[in-house]
Order: sequence, then C-alpha cells, then structure tokens
Amino acid sequence: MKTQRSEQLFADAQQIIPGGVNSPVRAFRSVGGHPRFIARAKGSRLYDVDGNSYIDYVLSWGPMILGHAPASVTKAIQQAVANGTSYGAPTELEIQLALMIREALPSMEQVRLVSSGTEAVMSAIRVARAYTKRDGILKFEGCYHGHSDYLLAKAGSGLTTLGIPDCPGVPEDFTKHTLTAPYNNVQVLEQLIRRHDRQLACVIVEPIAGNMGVITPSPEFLQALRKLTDAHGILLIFDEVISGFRVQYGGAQTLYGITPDLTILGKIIGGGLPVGAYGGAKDIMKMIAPSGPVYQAGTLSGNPLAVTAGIETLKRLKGKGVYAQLEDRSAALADGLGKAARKAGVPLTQTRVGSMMGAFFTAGPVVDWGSAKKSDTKAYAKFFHQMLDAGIYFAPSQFEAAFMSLAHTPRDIDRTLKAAQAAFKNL
Ligand code: KE4
Repeated sequence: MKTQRSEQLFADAQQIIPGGVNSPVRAFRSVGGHPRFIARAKGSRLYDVDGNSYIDYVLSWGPMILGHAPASVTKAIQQAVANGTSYGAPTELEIQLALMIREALPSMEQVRLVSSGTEAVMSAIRVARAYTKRDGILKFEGCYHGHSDYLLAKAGSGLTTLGIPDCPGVPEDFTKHTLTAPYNNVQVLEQLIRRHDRQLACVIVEPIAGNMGVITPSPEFLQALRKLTDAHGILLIFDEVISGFRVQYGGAQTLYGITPDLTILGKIIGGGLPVGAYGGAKDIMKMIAPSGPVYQAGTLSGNPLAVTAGIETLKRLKGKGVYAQLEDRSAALADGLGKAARKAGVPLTQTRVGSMMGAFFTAGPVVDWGSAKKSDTKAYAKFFHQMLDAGIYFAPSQFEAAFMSLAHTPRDIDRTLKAAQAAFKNL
C-alpha cells in the first residue's frame, strides 16, 4: 500500500500539532506505524490521501452509525448551513432534539446539550455534587469519561486510599475525592460504598464498558449499582456516550432495564458534529443555571448545525429493522472472526453488545481492566496492520471498540473475514 503522502503529512503535522494529532489515540502509538490521513469518507468506506480505501469499523469512535456522509444527514446540514451556523440564541431545533432524547430515554426528564462528552460528564458530576451536597465520586478502572482533571485518577492502593492523579498537570487534591473500583466486582463496590457512603455524590459507570476494549456488565453488577446507590442516597450516572442509541434506540439502560439518575450522551446524537448531552430527573436538573445555582454554559451548546445532524440521525435510527440489521451484520462479523481465529489456533476472547464489539488476544475470560490488560497487544498490533494493509480499518488500539454501521454490506463483511483468515494465520 502506497502511504507516502500520509507519512509526509504526519511529519508536517508533528511540527505544529502535539503528536501530529488532535486526539492521542489517532497517532497509532499503541500499534506502531503512522496514521493514515483521511481525505474523505462515504458509506462504510474511508479514503486516504494516497488513494487507498478502507472498510471502516472505527466510524469516528462511534458517531457514524449510519455510515459516512449519509444522504439524509448531509442534505439536512447543507440546508441548515444556508440559515447560518450559530446564533448564540435558542432555537426550536434544540427542543426537538431534547424531546427525541427524552422519548428514547425517559429517565432524562430534562436535557442539557453541550459540545462534547467530556463537557457533559463534567456538568453532570457538578450537579450531582450540588444535589447531594457531597464531593466524592466513584468510577471504575478502565472506564473513560472524558478528560476532566478529577476523572484522570487511578486507583490508590487498597480500598481506603482515594484517587491519585493518573497524569501530570492534575493536582493531588483534584483527585482526592475520586475513588476507583474494579469493573464487574460487586464485593469491592459494596465495601467502598459502605466505607465512603457519606462522602459519595455519585457513581459513574459505562453500563457497557467501551474504553478497555468492550466489556459487558454482569447482571448482578448493574443491579448492585442501582440498589446500593439508592440505599445510600448516591446518584447513579450512566455514561452512555458510546452505548446511547448504539446498542439499541434506548441505550444500555433500556436494554438492561436499569434506570440511572443521570445519563451522559454524545457521539451518535451529534451525527458526526460536536454534541454532548446530560440529563435526568427534573428535580436534579432544575439546579442547573439559569433555573438554579449550578453554573454551566457553552458558546456553541445546542448549535443548529450539530443539532440538525443529530435529529436526522435519530430519525433514521427510529426506522424499522435498523437494530435488527446492525445485529445481523455484527453477528456475522463476530462469528466469522471467532471461526477464523479458532482455525488459526489464535486465542481470542470476543465481546459484543449489538454493533459494539471487542476482541482480546487472550484466552480470557475478560471481565475487568485486570483481565483485559492480559491481552497480547503485540499480536493485536500485528493483526491491526495486516488488516489495514488489506484495506480494513479497525481501531488502532486493543482497548477500543469496533463498530458496525447501516452502510456496511454483506460483501464488506466477507472481504473483512477473508483478510482476517489470512491475518490470523500470519500471527
Ligand atoms: P468526548 O469528550 O471525546 O466527546 O467524549 C468523552 C467520552 C466520554 N465517555 C465515554 C464512554 C467515551 O468513550 C468518551 C470518548 N471516547 C473516546 C474513544 N473511546 C473518543 C475518542 C478519542 O478520545 O479520540
């Protein structure tokens, strides 16, 4: 594959942009090699600056569930942009998107739109702290909720130590209110909540983990989260930035029948433009300025273009058979990959909820960060590059998810599986 132009652009980019990218995972650091610079995308395909095309299972890390440049969304954005791009004043569109979100996720009685998942998480935690008048947060190892300082904390040793910063630039006392527990571990969850219940404002969790590879929750885990937080007056926050409208129209909370107090959304609800959202019960959300004292603001929040893209995307997702098609295509891909790995004698632990898929190069089982990091990341990197050279674009990190779109065809999946058979054999 010719990639000279990408290589040149990557060298140029690194002169002016830290690491040559505007988000770290795009730099291919964990798989080696250099990123492909993308010129355009359509349907299930990415096209790079050297003229190579790729069947794309990253889909911009989740948003492009309809595939790239879907006609209905593109047309709606083109019409919207002719009316101006931002007013800094309310529009009817924002009511429409908020109503669509509440219809899909009734637990979100009130919704505030922002411009990223990180911003939505920050705001939800602020209102949880104000509502409960407590400062503590409990998160889970391997879950990612954006890059706000106090969430970049890693587990202190033992149960009692509160969080310690996970990266420079985060002051010690920014993470001292952050507790970290292992995902899917009910026993440790119970211990931590019992020990710190008076301090905890909220527990934040990815109901289906998508940032340590994909890890599914045990039924007991989600039930315990709801029961324990209810019993101790702690707010339960579901971070559904990935799973919202992905695993089904109502997200993981509908799939698993667990109602959180606050929900975070992003990615899909912006249809590829910058949108995040947080929401929950009215008596919590009424605390947000200007209806209440908890300040949160944003120049481009509820931006008419981004909201238009979100509305059009959700309209398509409400269509008949959408999630059945995503399920069929995802199952075909996952089953084929599993078969190819077994045939080649490669230990592979696969995880999947609908069109959100993971695969760990380890015999498994994979239930938390401790077991996920046993995956052979070198094998993953080799697999990744063989697939990339065959025109198949998986995530350039073992600890991300693969996604299916409505634009992927059975032929795309056959091509992917043929390349995977060869790649597994070459491992
Ligand atoms: P953003 O600020 O990137 O819009 O959203 C942060 C966020 C919050 N919650 C969850 C569960 C998330 O997965 C994310 C962001 N996801 C990563 C990929 N796993 C975005 C890709 C990137 O950082 O470049």
